Amino acid sequence: ALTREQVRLSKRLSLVLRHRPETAGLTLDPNGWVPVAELLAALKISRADLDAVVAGNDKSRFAVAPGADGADRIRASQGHSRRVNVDLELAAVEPPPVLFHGTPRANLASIRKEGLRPRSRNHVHLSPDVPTALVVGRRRSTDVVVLEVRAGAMAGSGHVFHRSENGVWLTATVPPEFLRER
Ligand code: HQG
Repeated sequence: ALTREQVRLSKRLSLVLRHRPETAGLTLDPNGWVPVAELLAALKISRADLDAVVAGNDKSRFAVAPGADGADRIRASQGHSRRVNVDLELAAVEPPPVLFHGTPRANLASIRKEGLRPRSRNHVHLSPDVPTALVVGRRRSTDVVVLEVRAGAMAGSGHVFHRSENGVWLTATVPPEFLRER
């Protein structure tokens, strides 16, 4: 488990790499990457500090890989705000027949009408199983419903799915006819 200090750094990384890079004086490249050396300098942390948080992150939120110049880069694997406008260049993948989405019960009336929308993010995020969907919903409320998403049927009618490097399913929108309340 991460120390309290490491959790703080992890949250700062999420902010900088997903939502507000400018708060650290950084810009993401079009695919969401930042040179690790720049990030370390901007956040005044060591490579060891960074590696511990990347490796210990409960959802593997961050990916480190060498760029074209051979130097390591880092990006968030999913969860970006629409306003940072990154292209993760994820391939389209055939989804399983059913995926799941956990949400506060208070959202249900609106979701029945409009389906699932990405809101402030780039994609609607879907979970591969019910326990994961419950954890996602419980970030926001103690009264959570898990919706079944008929992903196979969606793919059949032309909806495109991606899977992030850390196993989160992403799609543009889910129309209400593909949702089932469990
Ligand atoms: C809801 C975390 C009303 C939606 C998680 C959700 C995930 C609607 C909220 C990732 C709606 C958006 C994303 C509609 C959607 N009417 N409410 N038409 N359509 N909603 O945080 O899926 O820990 O942007 O149900 O694990 O909760 O940050 O999406 O409740 O992977 O790595 O609007 O964030 O990852 O909330 O979570 P979010 P999310 P990290």
